[in-house]
Parts: sequence; structure tokens; C-alpha cells
Amino acid sequence: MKTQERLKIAVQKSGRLYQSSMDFLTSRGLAFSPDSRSLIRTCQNSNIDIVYLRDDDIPEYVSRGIADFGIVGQNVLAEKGLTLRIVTRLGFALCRLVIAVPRCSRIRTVEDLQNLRIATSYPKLLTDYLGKSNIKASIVVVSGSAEIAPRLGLADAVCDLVQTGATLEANDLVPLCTVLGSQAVLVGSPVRKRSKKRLLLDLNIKSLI
Ligand code: PRT
Ligand code: ZN
Repeated sequence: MKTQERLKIAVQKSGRLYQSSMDFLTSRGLAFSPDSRSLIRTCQNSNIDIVYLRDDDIPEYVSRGIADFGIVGQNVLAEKGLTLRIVTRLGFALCRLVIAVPRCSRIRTVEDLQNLRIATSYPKLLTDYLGKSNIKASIVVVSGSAEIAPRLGLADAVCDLVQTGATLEANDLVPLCTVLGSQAVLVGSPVRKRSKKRLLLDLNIKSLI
């Protein structure tokens, strides 16, 4: 007898996307074994495995068809530059990637960033944005906590995610412009599998099948 094909959905292992991603999947009727430390979790009522990954790795796994679907922020997807099909927008993890500057600085417009230093973990998105505005700036790549960079003298401005604005406020920064609006999305792998269609029906995602 042919073993039934199992689908894999890549979900962030821990962090801001984890709980809402699991809530989305359970709200669509999928049942999971109790949480364990395992990096693969089996769905109890469907031929689906959840694969837990760092969010930054999810686009790569999905683009290569190792995972059939993934849940990831549009910011990460766009920064990776991989063109994956967005099956549906999920309406959580809403945030904006903004350029922000010290409240007391003389930077008032995007043009004022000419020849300045901007700290970010999103070098691709920032480069694309500055290129469109014909701004030449020096991009200082950091892996997190970009907001601290102006105070420490590493950069004149930052390009980072904002949700409530509290972190900018706490670091005396004000937003100058929005580079990207983002939310969590369900992405599908370009690798064809018949069972993928069935999963979308199971999840009641009919609009984009
Ligand atoms: O470990 P792993 O690599 O998987 O996780 P991570 O640490 O890279 O990501 P995580 O869990 O922090 O965020 C996952 C995703 O959540 C992001 O890629 C975004 O799509 C989304 N998201 C939504 C956010 C925020 N809101 C957010 N506010 N990600 C980060 N932040 C940070 C931001 O970088 C800044 O430091 O929160 C701070 C600002 O928040 P406010 O509310 O003070 O404005
Ligand atoms: Zn990450």
C-alpha cells in the first residue's frame, strides 16, 4: 500500500510568531500532540508535520520545497528576496519597517540621510528603498537592537521594525518614513504536490487554491 504523503508546515520555533501561528492552525481544525521539545510535531488528525525553525530560515526551506508551507513575516520574506507565493495574509504580527532618527537631530526628510550612516538588520530592504530615493548612505549591518546605535555613535539613523513605537520612544527616536508594512503570511512552496491543494481545503483557504 502506498504510504500517504505527509505535508510539512514551517513555523517559528519560538518568538513573536509562534503562538499566533499555532492558534491559526488549530483554529482551522488541526489538532496537535502536547507541546514538546521536538523540532517536528505531528498533527493528530491530518497527514501534516509542523517543522519548527528560526523565522529567518523559513523562506529558504519553503522555496526549496523541504517545507510545503511556512508562516513568516513579510519583512523576513522580502529581506530574503525569495519570491514565494503568498497564499493568505494572516493578520497578526503587524508591524512597519521604518527609518527613525534621534529626536534632536537635524534630519527632517529622507534627502537629509545623504552620506549618513544607518544601522539595520534589513540591509536589502534599506538598500532598495534608498536606491529608489537616490540616497547614498552607509548601511551598518547589526543583528539586533539597532535602536541603540545612534546613542552609541555607531550610526546617525536606524531602520528597524516598529509595532507600538515604545522602543523608538524609549531610545529618543522618531520615525522618518516607512520602508515596508508587514504582517505574518502563509507562503506556499513552488514545488508541486497534489496533497498541497488538499491541505488548503482542510484549512478552508479556498480563495487562492
Ligand atoms: O529566533 P527567531 O530568529 O525565530 O526570531 P526573531 O528574534 O528574529 O524574531 P521575533 O520573534 O522577535 O519576531 C518575529 C517576527 O514578528 C518579525 O520578523 C516580524 O515579522 C514580527 N514583528 C511584529 C516584530 C515586531 N512586531 C516587533 N515589534 N518583530 C520585532 N519587533 C521588535 C523590533 O525589532 C523592535 O526591537 O520589537 C521592537 C519594537 O516594538 P515596539 O512595540 O516597541 O514598537
Ligand atoms: Zn529571526
